[in-house]
Amino acid sequence: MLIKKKSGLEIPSSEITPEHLYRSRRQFMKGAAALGLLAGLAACRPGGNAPRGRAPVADLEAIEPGSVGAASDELGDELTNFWEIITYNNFYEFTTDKTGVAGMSAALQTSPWEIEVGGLVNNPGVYDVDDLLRLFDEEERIYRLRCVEAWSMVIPWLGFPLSKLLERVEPTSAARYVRFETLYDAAQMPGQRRGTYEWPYVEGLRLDEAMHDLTILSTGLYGRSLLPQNGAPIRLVVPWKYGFKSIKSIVKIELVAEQPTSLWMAAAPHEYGFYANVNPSVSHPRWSQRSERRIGELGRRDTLMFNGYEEQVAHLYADMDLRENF
Ligand SMILES: Nc1nc2c(c(=O)[nH]1)N[C@H]1C(S)=C(S)[C@@H](COP(=O)(O)O)O[C@H]1N2
Ligand SMILES: [Mo]
Repeated sequence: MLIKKKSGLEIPSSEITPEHLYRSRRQFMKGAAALGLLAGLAACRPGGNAPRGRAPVADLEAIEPGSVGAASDELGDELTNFWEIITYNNFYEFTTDKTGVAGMSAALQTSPWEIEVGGLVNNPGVYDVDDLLRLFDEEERIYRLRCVEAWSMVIPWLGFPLSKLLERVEPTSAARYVRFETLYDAAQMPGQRRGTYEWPYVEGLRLDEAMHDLTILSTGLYGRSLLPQNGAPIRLVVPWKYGFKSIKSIVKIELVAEQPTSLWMAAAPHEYGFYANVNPSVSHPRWSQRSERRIGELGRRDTLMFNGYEEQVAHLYADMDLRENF
């Protein structure tokens, strides 16, 4: 992976955004318009009982990606274009329609935003996201994101290692897992009014997974702050696991002794396990995980063990049967 410290050199994004990003964005807009993909966004009305929030396409169009340190990941895979990252999303608190999330989540109130960090720790605390950004330097991390549904992207995140926050709160010797919770606010998140899932969204990591340097709390992407559809103002990113582990819009982090039950484990225990490591040789009960569709590419590519991060993380699972611990 590419780990780059932020330079501190702030150049207006318009001056340094590589030309291919502008080009790919225009292509995307044309393609999306042709497919009617953005129709829902363009048609949305503010407030009331309108099914979509505010985010007329004109507003989204005004967003330019900021500065990015490289055009590809460490494997040479090109970054997915900004537009696809902010208009093709899974965020079931709003809708299960991937292209509808951006519009429906646009009004989410993301500031101020507090995260409670507690449980089995010596120094529990409540942190505002702005406090976290003062405490920890943001770094750019270019990671592949592999959804369990077999599509993938390459995303230039901004964030800081989760380990820095955990070290600060000092887990006690009884802490073995970390449990994360998304905001529960059905007034703002219409998907939570449906009883299909057990809200709030919950995820978990083993403590050593949480402490791994690849595991970050992300506050931005493409050099700018996260938009609601990507989990603003702060979300987890664990690049060697299926995308659903990377829980969005976090309000609570708790150190616990027992393995947490995630929303997906509760919903379909035979389909989604606790570990959810990307593994091409273990199929989902309803589809193969051998290959994936990289958003923006034609055709499919092979899925890599641990999403290409095997060298960095395989040791965490050395004594485990990865078929049983799926
Ligand atoms: N709270 C919450 N977090 C979530 C989800 C969700 O529905 N709710 N979807 C997950 C899934 S399935 C994926 S693939 C990623 C997608 O992240 P992105 O939309 O930023 O690409 O977010 C994950 N985090
Ligand atoms: Mo996903």
